[in-house]
Amino acid sequence: MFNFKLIKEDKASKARLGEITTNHGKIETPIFMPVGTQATVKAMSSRELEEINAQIILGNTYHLYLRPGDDLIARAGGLHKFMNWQRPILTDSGGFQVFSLAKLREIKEEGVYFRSHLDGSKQFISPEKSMQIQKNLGSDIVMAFDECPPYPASRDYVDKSLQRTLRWAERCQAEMEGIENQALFGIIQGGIYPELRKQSVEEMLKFDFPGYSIGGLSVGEPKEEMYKMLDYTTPLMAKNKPRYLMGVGTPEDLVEGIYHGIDMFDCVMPTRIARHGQIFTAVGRKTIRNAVYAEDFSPLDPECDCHVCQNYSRAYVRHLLKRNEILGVRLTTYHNLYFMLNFAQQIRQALAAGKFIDFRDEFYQNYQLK
Ligand code: PRF
Ligand code: ZN
Repeated sequence: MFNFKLIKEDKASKARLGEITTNHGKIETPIFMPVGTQATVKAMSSRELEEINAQIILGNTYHLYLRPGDDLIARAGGLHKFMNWQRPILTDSGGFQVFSLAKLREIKEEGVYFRSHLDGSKQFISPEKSMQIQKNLGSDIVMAFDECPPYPASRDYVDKSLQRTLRWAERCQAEMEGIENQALFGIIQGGIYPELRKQSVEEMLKFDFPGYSIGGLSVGEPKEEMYKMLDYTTPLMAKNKPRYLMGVGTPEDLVEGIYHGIDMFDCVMPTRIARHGQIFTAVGRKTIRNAVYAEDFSPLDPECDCHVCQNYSRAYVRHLLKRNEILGVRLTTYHNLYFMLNFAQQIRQALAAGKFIDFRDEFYQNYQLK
């Protein structure tokens, strides 16, 4: 079971309001997806994730394959059961992590040979193997196995890589044939070359995947390049399918991505900066570890109604972080994820009310960008 319903299109932008239905429940779009690489959204229990209304989380094929092993997770009853999360899960294919984490990788037509970043052991992931791993994990949304070229990369390289990613997409689809409860998303590549992006979309559309993502962005290119590519690519994509921008998801990225017609986002940034003592507020990011907050007894974000902001002060959270107390990162993580999920919800409400552009203007007025 997988369905995407387009509820409303914004009149003043390409933004859309929608709803995805999966076997594990519904997802309102636009949505932010917390990242749970190692079968855990770092520092958050599944009960806390439910409390902050996370609707879907991300898992990683690459990490779970290496440890604890997808066969073990299958024996546990699948990733949902293993980690006690009964709402939807999307798993990335490993086609990005292999390129960013693994050592000594060699890309061949059949797949990618690499050495584990954990113990140096020899490993191999192919499109078929990535699908088999994701079947074992039992995620609701499965990503195709792709190559994400680095930035910068020559047009010639990106072109060759793109053609291979297209051939791999076909193999992924063949491997998933007959699987009813997992939806396979195609990944659009093409770097910052408009003609290659166009070709990637056109070829991917022929597979008629239930959803599509845009990969290969936010890999070091200037933000303007990324927004230019989005502006160019989304109008070429299917209207009646969800659009997912991979690995992108700061508050400003959500506003711009949604403006350009993106429905789904994921990013480690909110949880990662939380562990470094940084928090989101309605007026921008703050480093709560800084000395100026030593005697600041106000909430992390005075405008936030999360459990942390209702009950703890900046001074207290700063103290915990400075003392390396476990609770410190739990509280900053909880708040930052709440902030992102609430932010996406506010955008959905603005879209429903036909006021997305007003929301966007107000955001740029209040939120200080770094
Ligand atoms: N491909 C895959 N996962 C990804 C990316 C990609 O291009 C990116 C790029 N921002 C993040 N995660 N499979
Ligand atoms: Zn809060």
